[in-house]
Amino acid sequence: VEASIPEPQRDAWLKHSAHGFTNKDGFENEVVRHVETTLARSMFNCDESAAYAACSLAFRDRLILEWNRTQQRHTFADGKRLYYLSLEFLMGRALDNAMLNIGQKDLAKSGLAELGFRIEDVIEQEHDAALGNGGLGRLAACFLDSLASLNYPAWGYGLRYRYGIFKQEIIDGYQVEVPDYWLDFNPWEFPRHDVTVDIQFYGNVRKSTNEAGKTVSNWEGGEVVKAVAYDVPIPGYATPSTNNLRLWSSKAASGEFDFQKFNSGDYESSVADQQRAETISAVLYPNDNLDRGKELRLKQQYFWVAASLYDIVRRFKKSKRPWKEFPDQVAIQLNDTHPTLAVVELQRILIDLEGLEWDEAWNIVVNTFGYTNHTVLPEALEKWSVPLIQHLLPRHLQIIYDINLFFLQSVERKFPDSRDLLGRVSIIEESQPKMVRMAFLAIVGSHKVNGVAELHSDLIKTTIFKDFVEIFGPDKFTNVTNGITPRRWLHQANPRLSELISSKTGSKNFLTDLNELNKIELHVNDKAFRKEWADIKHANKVRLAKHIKASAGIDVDPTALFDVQVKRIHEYKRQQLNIFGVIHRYLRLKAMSPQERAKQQKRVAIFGGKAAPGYWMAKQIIHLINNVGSVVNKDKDIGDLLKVVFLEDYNVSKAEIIIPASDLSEHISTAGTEASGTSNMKFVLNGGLIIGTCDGANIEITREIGENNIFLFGTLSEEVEDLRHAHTYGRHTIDPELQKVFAEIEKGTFGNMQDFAALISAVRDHGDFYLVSDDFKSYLDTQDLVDEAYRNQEEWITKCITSVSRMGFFSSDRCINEYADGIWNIEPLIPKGAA
Ligand code: GFP
Ligand code: GFP
Repeated sequence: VEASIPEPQRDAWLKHSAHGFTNKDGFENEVVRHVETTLARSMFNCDESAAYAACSLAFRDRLILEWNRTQQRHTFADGKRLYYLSLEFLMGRALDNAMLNIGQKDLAKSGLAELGFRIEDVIEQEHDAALGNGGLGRLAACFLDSLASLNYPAWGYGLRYRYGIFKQEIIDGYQVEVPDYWLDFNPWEFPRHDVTVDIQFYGNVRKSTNEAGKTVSNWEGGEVVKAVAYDVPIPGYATPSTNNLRLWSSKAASGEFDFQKFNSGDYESSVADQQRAETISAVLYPNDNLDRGKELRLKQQYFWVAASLYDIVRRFKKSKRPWKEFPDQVAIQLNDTHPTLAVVELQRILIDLEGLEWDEAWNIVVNTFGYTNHTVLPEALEKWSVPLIQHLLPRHLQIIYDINLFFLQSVERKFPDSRDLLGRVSIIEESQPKMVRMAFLAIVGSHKVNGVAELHSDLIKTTIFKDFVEIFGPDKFTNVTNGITPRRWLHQANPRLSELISSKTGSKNFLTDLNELNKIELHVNDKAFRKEWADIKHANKVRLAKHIKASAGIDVDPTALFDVQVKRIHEYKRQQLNIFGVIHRYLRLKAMSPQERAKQQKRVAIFGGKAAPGYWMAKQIIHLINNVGSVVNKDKDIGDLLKVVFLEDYNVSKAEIIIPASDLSEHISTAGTEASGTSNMKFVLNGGLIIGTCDGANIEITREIGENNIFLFGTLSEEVEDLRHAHTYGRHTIDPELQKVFAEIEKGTFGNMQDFAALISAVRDHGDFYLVSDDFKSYLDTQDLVDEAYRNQEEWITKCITSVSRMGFFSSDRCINEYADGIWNIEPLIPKGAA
């Protein structure tokens, strides 16, 4: 029930309405008040973490007031909203972002200084919100920033994991996983103990006849778990619009304990029930792009989807509109197949609970959903076993079968003579046990399906989803090339570069219209500009060098070429190609005379990224990188010519230090495997160049910045299949330079060779699925070209400035506008005061 204050009393409310601080004095006032009251401390025991807490609370108070106004505005406008369903939101830190988006960082800086704190130290206190694995989760976070900045009425829905992605420690060269308990103190969330949803699992389905004589399905019995909402305000940049990210946390339905059990002396099982319920939102599953089909993961998915849909449907029903208008009010985007059960859940709500006819309901469902695919790797496409769904969600399984039946009937009508086709596109895979193919269900249940870069969107149409293009026609499939938010990935991570750019573009408008960057190309020959550009890069490298020293204990020379590869560790992303290349470089340097050596380009090879705990090969790659580092870094012959660094626990806040400091970054996936990549965009936007394959968004980056400004190499995606085929039939000769690398590893130069035997044999003996040997020569040759190019610093800087000036296309604002127009059909609601 909405409890509104009656008209006559509203004046009193308006008189006392909170406003949040508006100037420095007000800010300091709020900080001190929070220290003294909320935190119960004083100036005699206020450390940096308390200052962080109080400062965050002061900003949070401001945000929540805007949040309230924004939600109020959206409700009154009564227009269409977008709901972005993502199992991952890799948000990183919130304070710096909030200060910058609201435009109050300078004020906070001087306010904090007056109270005795350096803003940088205060910002450093914050724990990353690491509710994601990598690119997919970070994309969702960039999207939230753009949606709010562009004033779209939109919510994110996700899970409030008690433990985010594990913390990575490197011990003796090995990855060790440590739990990431990030919720000790989190000022950025608002628990909504009044917004809860009961979620049902297990039980059975009973058919009955209602008063109208219609057969209805009743899902009964089983277990009930409570979903509690936690709201995270998402501030737009240079606009008061503040959107919501609603994260669900699981609790026992009976509250703290089951009192009946408790009172009857069964303490243990009442506590056990509570723990069982809380387990659902306890951990984020690490992703190795291999579908492992764990029951708890399916429970997470349904829990989150059911709570979110309940909330969305409740909000829609407040408007008292007829059901057929649901798709005019609601767009739901499925970020990957993880939320695909939403399709089934909405159909269930409409037919079982709201009494709609199947066809009418299904029409609503399809017009509501859109589905984004992020991978073509077949082993990563989710499938759930039929018996598992039957057990956990018996009614949903029936609905899935019905969806499939009606779908296959329609296919049969269209293609009467294609028995094979029916088997290929069936949502149910006839295996042992039978499996539900979630991607197929998502396609059938959505009106649009998109890939995340041009090549990827073409590939899904010609490979994994080919039959569906035949069935639904090509218009259902579309491309929306990924993007990144320039607020976090330029303005926040690289403040000096942002400042320099605005001095040349004449304003900060490029932060909301990234195409404005092209204005800096006019200044590419301006000496002072170029000098400042180079100084900024150097300062960023010095900052990273300090971080490397502090975290890995390695001294690196900031004048060396910083060559970076940071991303999840995966064979398809080919960190093994990189480290084999580093070994090759090391051997080549060792073989040179000191005079010859002195002429070589200094390099620091920097790696970072997590391996999924169950992904053994990826862990071997980390181990090899660390072992190579421990040999190379102390080799007196080599000195600063080559250093190898593995940065522990790569995350968003570390990326903000690493990316602005790179000269060269590596995006070297086997062609056709990396759907898009988004860090490639971040690196170029920060004035670094790329070495990469013709894969994912590298292709579009090349198109935008020009092929003279990128170092491309390797097999093309259309050649991959033939090469793999040849390997399988024994036509595979290992590159001779790579053989030397293998021989060195096998000599034990980098520790026990047994540890790396599998990495070598994957290439040499097991078909080299990722084409490491095929691409090795072209990779090495291209790295030599990089050295040569870097030696000519003037040319290099020209390439960097030119590239940055042409990066406008890769803003997530462009990307969100494309979704809004082409898939969601939503309009911005621009408030007073938006820039
Ligand atoms: C949302 C917000 C509420 C706000 C209303 C109306 O509620 O705080 O009062 O919008 O603006 F959460 P629901 O749309 O979720 O009901
Ligand atoms: C996945 C894909 C990437 C893509 C992102 C976002 O990221 O190519 O850029 O999703 O669409 F693999 P990872 O989580 O695998 O890094």
